[in-house]
Amino acid sequence: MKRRTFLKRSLAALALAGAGSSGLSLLGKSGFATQAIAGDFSKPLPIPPLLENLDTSGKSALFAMNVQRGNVNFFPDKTTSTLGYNGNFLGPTIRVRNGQRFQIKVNNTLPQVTTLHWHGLHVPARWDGGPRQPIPAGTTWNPDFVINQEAATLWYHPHAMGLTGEQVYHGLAGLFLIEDEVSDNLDIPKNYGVDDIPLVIQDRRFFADGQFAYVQNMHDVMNGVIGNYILVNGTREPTLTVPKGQVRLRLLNGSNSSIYRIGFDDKRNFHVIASDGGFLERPVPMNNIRLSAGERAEILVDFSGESAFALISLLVEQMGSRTFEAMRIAVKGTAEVTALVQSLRKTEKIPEGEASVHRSFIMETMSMGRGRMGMGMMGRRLTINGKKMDINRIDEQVKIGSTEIWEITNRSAMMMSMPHSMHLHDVQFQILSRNGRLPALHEQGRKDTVLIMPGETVRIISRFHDYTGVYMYHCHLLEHEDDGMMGQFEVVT
Ligand SMILES: [Cu+2]
Repeated sequence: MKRRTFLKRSLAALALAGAGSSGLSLLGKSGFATQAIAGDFSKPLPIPPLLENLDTSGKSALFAMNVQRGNVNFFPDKTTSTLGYNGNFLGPTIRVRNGQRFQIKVNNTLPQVTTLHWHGLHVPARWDGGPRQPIPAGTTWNPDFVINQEAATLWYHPHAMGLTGEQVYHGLAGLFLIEDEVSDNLDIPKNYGVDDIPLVIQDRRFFADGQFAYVQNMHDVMNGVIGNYILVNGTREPTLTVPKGQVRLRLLNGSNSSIYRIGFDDKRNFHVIASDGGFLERPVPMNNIRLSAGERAEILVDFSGESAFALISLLVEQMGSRTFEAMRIAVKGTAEVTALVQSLRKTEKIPEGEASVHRSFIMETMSMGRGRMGMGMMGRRLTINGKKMDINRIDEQVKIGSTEIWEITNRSAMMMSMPHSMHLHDVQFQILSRNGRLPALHEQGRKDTVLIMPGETVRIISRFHDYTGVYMYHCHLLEHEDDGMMGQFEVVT
């Protein structure tokens, strides 16, 4: 009987989704495979394995990883060609500690160049893994540096010039967790894969033969490649079984360009405990959270009141239109943590007065003219401050040790309003304001990626400490990035 209630709730959620602008069309775009009407949800949610530390003493972090080709059966009768780290699709979770020496041997077995970028990591420029650190086909790359950052849920993915979107889409992404004394000592769930669950959420579309439909026509470049299937940890329609009590979900929007609103079918409250760069000061109650491509959030969900047969759906609404039942959650057994933690970590707010330099950035979607439709679309351009990425040009110079305020505006002309998602390498920043107002509580912690809707202006403040060298700032909608919506800042002495 519980099951019937669940089905009703689930259908209600789908009907609600149908009220969106695109409606609940279960027919895919022509040429693309279509979403199944009734989900399967028989597969258990796979948990990415923790990457084995080759330093058995655990003193330092010593890892090896292959970038390789693979095959996955996303549909029972069809095989999809994929890419993965040490496997067919996605990669293992890398877990390190603040202060630990980190060494990894990245072996590129692909027939094309790749890179490995540590998204959100405060890292020496030469080991950043951006477009300036290519790993040519058949070669290895050997970063070696010390983790210099508080506990956080970061991730890694390729970042080679013009290839990021395609390589991520085919499966190159994984989580990168930093732990420290604070995360050790907080009374929060921390048993990886049991009550501390990583959720890499992505959408994909497929050709009828089962291959990923990663085609980049002009429409896809402008709007991003948006899929009609949701994958969680690389799996369609999985079920996660959690213990009764507090469960921590580490959410990553690992999609190429989608903006997700994530919540539950029964609209239950949860508590956000961490943003991109680590813990908030205290848990923030919400019942849905918006994450743009590249953003993360850690949430605590209380499953202590469920009956033994409860099933809860994790819903993902895509771009304000379609809602997908992304995953089901079954409750079984008893959790170690049953009470909600009250405070997490004291975080110093960087005072505005500390900033000595102010810069402004205009993220722009502009038309090069020749009519609004048809051929006119060919002339659309995505730029930052009127420029496209040029690896031989340094756009901004930042003095080491300085604090800066960056004002970022999404200026989109009528009929071409695109959201953008600004990501800075090297630093974790704080959001001072969104359209002149304080950001929501869950956006007041450390961030490395911020969604900027059409017409919005976001002001961020950051300290540029420790490392000199060249880093990227770019739109994290990967089709925008690959089209050149990216610039370089150099931290100088
Ligand atoms: Cu963009």
